[in-house]
Amino acid sequence: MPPAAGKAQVFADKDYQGASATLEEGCYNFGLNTGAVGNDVISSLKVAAGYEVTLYADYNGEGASKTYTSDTPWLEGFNDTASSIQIAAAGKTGEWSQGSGSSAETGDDWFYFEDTSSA
Ligand SMILES: [Ca+2]
Repeated sequence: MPPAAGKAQVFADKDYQGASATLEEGCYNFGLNTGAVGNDVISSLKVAAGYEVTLYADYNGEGASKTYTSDTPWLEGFNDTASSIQIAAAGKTGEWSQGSGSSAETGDDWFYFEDTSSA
């Protein structure tokens, strides 16, 4: 089952249980702008068709990463590890950029997903 809403859903426990957050396309730092879902807690996730979710071990899209393209009931190797997340249309290439925009906030800085796909 795809996420009921949004482009991705993340869950604190395996098998889509526990505290959850529904996220739209963009970049987020766990514990700062992911509602009830904190840092280093997610254990499962759902991905909308046509989207890719990338988890990062550190804030602002840094550290070890892993990309998911389908619902994943157990984040093998990435359990209770993710500190930030990027949600983007599949095949879209880009990077976290600092500036005005939406999504991840840390202190005075804002980060967002910048599409760098060549036309
Ligand atoms: Ca967990």
